[in-house]
Amino acid sequence: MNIVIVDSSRVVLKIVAGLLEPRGHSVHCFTDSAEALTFLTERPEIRVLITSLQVRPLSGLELCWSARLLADERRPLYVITMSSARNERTLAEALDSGADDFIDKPPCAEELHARLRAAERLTTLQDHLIRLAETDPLSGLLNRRAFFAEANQSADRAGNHGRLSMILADIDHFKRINDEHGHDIGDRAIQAVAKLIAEEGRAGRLGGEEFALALADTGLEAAEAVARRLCLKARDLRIRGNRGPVRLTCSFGVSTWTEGDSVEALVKRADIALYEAKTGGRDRVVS
Ligand code: GH3
Ligand code: MG
Ligand code: MG
Ligand code: MG
Repeated sequence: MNIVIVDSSRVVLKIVAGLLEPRGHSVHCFTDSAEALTFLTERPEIRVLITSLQVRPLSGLELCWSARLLADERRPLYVITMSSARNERTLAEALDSGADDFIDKPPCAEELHARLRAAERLTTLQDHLIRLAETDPLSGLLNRRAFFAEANQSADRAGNHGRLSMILADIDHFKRINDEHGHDIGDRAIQAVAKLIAEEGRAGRLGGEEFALALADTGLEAAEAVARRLCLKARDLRIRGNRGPVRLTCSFGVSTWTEGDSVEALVKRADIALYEAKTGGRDRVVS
């Protein structure tokens, strides 16, 4: 597992890291709790935080609390506090501040390993549940809720200066594919289009045969080029049908971030463009 350890003493850090590294854990040590928090924020692969209660500039309890907020953002993070002065009050305070567990300082090796096994069971389960909750089972893309959550994070990063573009895609006359070839072939068509779109970036399935692609650091022209490429690739798809290969086309709407924009507004503009692509004859890109 990826583990962050925070303690004011380099000796303690060395002792704890010395217990963990031989067991194959990847360990990152900090004497400064604010630096540790920045590192945790930037590195979502960290699964366990082991922090002493007596650290600075953030106290151990403050660090626990901040780590808990990170963990609430769709991210498994197991927090273990460490103190040489274990008593009921510090234990209760640590747990109330968001810690999952508590160990003595310096920790006993057997106990530490057992507690980390518990941490691994829990974070593995959380990972699994988060993935299930975010994934559309048919296409393997992000589901609608997860797509909007991620797009909002990209938008926060884009701020007013960065660039972010949105592509909406919808399979043309999909009802006909279902009617003529059956629902299973329709499902196969959804999967084939999803795979094409996923090759271009973080994609979501917003509904039946409608997809969205958020392109970070991408302006309008580059996004239009991506949509045109997808439009051509969709034409070339051959879906395995019961009576030979089934062909399809898709329509695309493209929009780009402007100052003060919201993700909802960005998607709305792409949706209006998509509607124009449909009424304009389908199998095309409009922005
Ligand atoms: P347009 O070109 O205007 O987009 O026409 P369309 O027929 O593609 O559009 P419409 O949105 O009217 O039809 C979408 C159809 O998609 C209706 C619904 O039965 C079907 N559908 C929705 N979800 C699924 C799914 O998971 N699998 C399959 N096979 N069909 C689905
Ligand atoms: Mg429709
Ligand atoms: Mg359609
Ligand atoms: Mg549709």
